[in-house]
Formats: sequence, structure tokens, C-alpha cells
Amino acid sequence: KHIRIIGVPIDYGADRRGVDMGPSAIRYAGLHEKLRQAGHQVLDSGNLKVPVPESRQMKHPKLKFLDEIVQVNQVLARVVAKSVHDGEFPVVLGGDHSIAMGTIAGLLRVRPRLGMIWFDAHGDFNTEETTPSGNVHGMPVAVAAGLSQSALALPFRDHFLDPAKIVYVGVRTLDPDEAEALRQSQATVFSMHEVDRYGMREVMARAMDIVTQGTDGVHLSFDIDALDPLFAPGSGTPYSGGLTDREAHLALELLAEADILTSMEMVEVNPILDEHNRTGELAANLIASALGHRII
Ligand code: DIR
Ligand code: MN
Ligand code: MN
Ligand code: MN
Repeated sequence: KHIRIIGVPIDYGADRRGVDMGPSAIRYAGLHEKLRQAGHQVLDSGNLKVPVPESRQMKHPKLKFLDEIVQVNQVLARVVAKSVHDGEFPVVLGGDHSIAMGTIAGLLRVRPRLGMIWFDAHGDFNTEETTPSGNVHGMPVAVAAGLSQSALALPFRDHFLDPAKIVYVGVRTLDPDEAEALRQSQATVFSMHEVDRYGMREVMARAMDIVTQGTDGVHLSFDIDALDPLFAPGSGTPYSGGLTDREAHLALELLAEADILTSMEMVEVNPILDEHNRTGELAANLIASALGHRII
């Protein structure tokens, strides 16, 4: 594959500062070398330009840093759409999960019937109506599904993701109104209950079945907090009872084996909260697994 790395050093979407350093941490862990070893050509666009929060004022308490996030996502959508149009496989490095709106909006311009697998401890299915925190990283899936009336929807140009083509893996905490909205939606949620009950192999088989039905591409969005904090301490919103590193690797190795992915993003790695870049290294290794890295 021709892989295009795109860094988005943004932390406007989350309360804990530091995820803006995620792209550096993942590159520093040797991402490019790992991907080349897996047989890919790798090009890196560097990082998108993101103004530092210290230079900005927070204006919308229900949608913190709305304008800044929309601006970055408009640029990201353009960059991602061009990459896919050029036949590349974009790997977007966050940053907090608010960048998924830019990534998905860009993907939909070239792959209008996109399917998506979303690894996360959380649902990220809040809107300006339901959010208890005002943090935009808790909203990207709802926005991508067309449920937000706010400016966050602008990069989508009225073309949204079909909720029936969305599958979650690893979810274990939802806000009350978020849970209700998710129940009303057609998205499939494989929570930690299903992972425990059926095992990751079966969960992934079902997930892959859903995202390949009537789709023209499959995007993987991976929030590092899907893993248990024991394995991924460098995360701003840790929640216990998560995936082990082996379960996560198996899931991504199964995706690589099925060869269904057409793009991916790795988000929410926070080097300030990490232990000597352990989480950055995990993130780089997980990306390599999703892209076919094998021991032998
Ligand atoms: C919470 C946390 N549901 C919120 N979301 C997180 O602020 O809306 N997503 N941490 O990754
Ligand atoms: Mn405004
Ligand atoms: Mn999360
Ligand atoms: Mn998330």
C-alpha cells in the first residue's frame, strides 16, 4: 500500500492537555520503519497547522473551541480526500478524537457509502444537546451520523455516514442521554460485555460482516482508551475494564488479514500522562498490526 501519514496535533476537543503531542510520540516510536517492514511505501505530510490554545479564547461552553476545531477539520477533510483520491491509504495521527470529523468528512467525499469500525471506551455519540462536558471529542460519531445542528457538521457538506454502517468495539461507559441516542440509532455496539462473552475473534467476524455490507470502503478509528489503562496509561480519559494489548492486536491483525481497511486513525495518545512513551509505542505497534505487520 501507499501509506500517507497525516499528523493533527490538536487538543481542543478534550479537557486534559497534551494529546497534541500524540503524533510526535507515535512517530518517535518508529511507526515509519514498522510500516516499511510490513512492505508498504510510506509518505509523511507532517502535521497540520493548529494554533496553540494559549493564543485563543474559549467562546462556546457547550462546544468548547468550536471554531478552531471546525477550521482544522475543514483542512483535514481536504487533505484526506486528496490522499484517497490519489490512491493512498491515509493514516491520521491525533490529537484528540474531534479530528475524526475531518477524517470521515474527507473520506465520504470519495467513498460515500463508507463503513466504519470505532474502537473506544466511550461512545463519542454526544451532541450539543446531550453533552455533559462540552468537550467535542465526545461528539464526533453523532456529528458524522448527521445528528448535530452545529457548525461541527460543516465539513460534511450534508453528506453523512449511514449509522447502520457504524460498529463500535470496546465501549464501557456512556452518558445517559448519549446511551439513549445510541439505542435509537442503527449503529451496532459490541461493548466489553460482548468482547468477554463471545471473544474478540467472533466480535471482529461480526463487525467485519456489518461494515462490508453495501459499503465502498472501511475506516478504522482507534481511540487508545479502548485499551485498559494498565496497557495504555497515556490517555486523558482512562476507564478500567478495557481491552488487553493482545485482544487489541488480535482485532487489528484480523482486520489486516481480511484486508478490508481503506483508511485509519489513531487518537488520544497523551505523552504527558504516559510512562516513557509506552502508550506511543503501543499505538505505533497497533497501527502496524492493522497494516499487516507479522512476526514471521
Ligand atoms: C464523555 C467523555 N462522554 C464526554 N468522552 C470521551 O465528554 O462526552 N471520549 N472521553 O473519548
Ligand atoms: Mn463561533
Ligand atoms: Mn475514548
Ligand atoms: Mn474517542
